[in-house]
Amino acid sequence: MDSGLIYAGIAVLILIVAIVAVVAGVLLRRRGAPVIEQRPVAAPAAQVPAAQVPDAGLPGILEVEIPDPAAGRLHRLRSRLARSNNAIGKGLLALLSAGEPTDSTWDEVEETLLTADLGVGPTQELIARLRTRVKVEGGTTPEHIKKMLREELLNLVDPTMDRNIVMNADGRPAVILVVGVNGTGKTTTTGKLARLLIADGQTVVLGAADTFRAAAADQLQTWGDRVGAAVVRGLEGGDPAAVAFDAVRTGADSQADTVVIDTAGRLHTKTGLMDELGKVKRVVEKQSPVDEVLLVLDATTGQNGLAQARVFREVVAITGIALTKLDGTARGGIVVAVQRELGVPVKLVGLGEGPDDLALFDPLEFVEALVGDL
Ligand SMILES: Nc1nc2c(ncn2[C@@H]2O[C@H](COP(=O)(O)OP(=O)(O)O)[C@@H](O)[C@H]2O)c(=O)[nH]1
Ligand SMILES: [Mg+2]
Repeated sequence: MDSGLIYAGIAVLILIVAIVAVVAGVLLRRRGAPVIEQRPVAAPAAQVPAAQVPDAGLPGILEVEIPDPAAGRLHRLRSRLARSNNAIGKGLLALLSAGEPTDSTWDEVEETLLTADLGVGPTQELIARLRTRVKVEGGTTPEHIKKMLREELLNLVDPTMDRNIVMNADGRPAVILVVGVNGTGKTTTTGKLARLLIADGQTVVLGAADTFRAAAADQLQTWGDRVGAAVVRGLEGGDPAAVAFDAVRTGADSQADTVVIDTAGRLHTKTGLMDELGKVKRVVEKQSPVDEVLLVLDATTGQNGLAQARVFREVVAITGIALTKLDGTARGGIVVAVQRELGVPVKLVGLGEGPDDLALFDPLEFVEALVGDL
């Protein structure tokens, strides 16, 4: 074959390849590589620096969650309660159903109750009452024992205590101060409480008065953002009393129903920090009464929790207990022990890490969970 023809052929081929490459390049560029769609960034929900009125109107930008209604929460979470309290109910029933109870049976009953953190006083009281009833009423059928336990436990938990949380006051926001030692679940409970209030139709302002760590305010901000509650925060290391004060003022200016103030965890043994807490309350009171002081107690800490409670009660008058982590313990008896110790009712119980795993405490439901499904 003519070598000229071969060269001409090769040249044409190269030309075609080049043209195809150029055209393909242009087309590809025009189509564009896959682009990550830029979405408008949602502004954080009504994040306000201290002393500024929250911008409540960001409709359409924020996706605000609708929390679970407050009613029926304890019932929904009852299985967690029952799981955590099986030690009491099941243990007692097994012991008392095993025939005529002897002294050693009662010793075991006592041990079961003490292990469940019921406390010495209530334990002895309960045993005395049960012993008398077994003697007088005779019957030891499981049904009868269940009935007795239900009645006597309910008596101990005390259904007559006023467990209402002050959610709104006349002509001003209700003010709730959340206190306790580190890690008990204060911030989580503050966030969950905001959801509970919002589910109840309230408008809520949160105060991030834990100024020790910026992360603490961020944590609260996240809770607020999710349900559209304004969060008033200060500078890291700033004065917590000032933040609390500003939160209450913001609540009043924006006509919120409730202001909930999260505070820094403090060891009850550190006098300086306890004094600071007293100051936070006093400073807020210059502007508004504090309607609730909720002490957050970790149910898994047992007797140590009671020691904390005593000190906190002296510094700030506690009006209610929020007992957290009841889902992770077989020591539900602490409900009774802490109420006895402080003379203050358990108002809220935390039963998990989910955002709506906080319930208003209800003695009947609680006792039912203890003995109901045995
Ligand atoms: N299982 C369980 N965990 C909880 C409960 N309440 C709080 N927690 C967890 O306890 C830890 C400490 O909570 P946090 O609110 O930061 O404690 P704070 O230091 O008192 O503010 C977090 O991991 C929470 O998720 C509860 O009721 N059940
Ligand atoms: Mg915290």
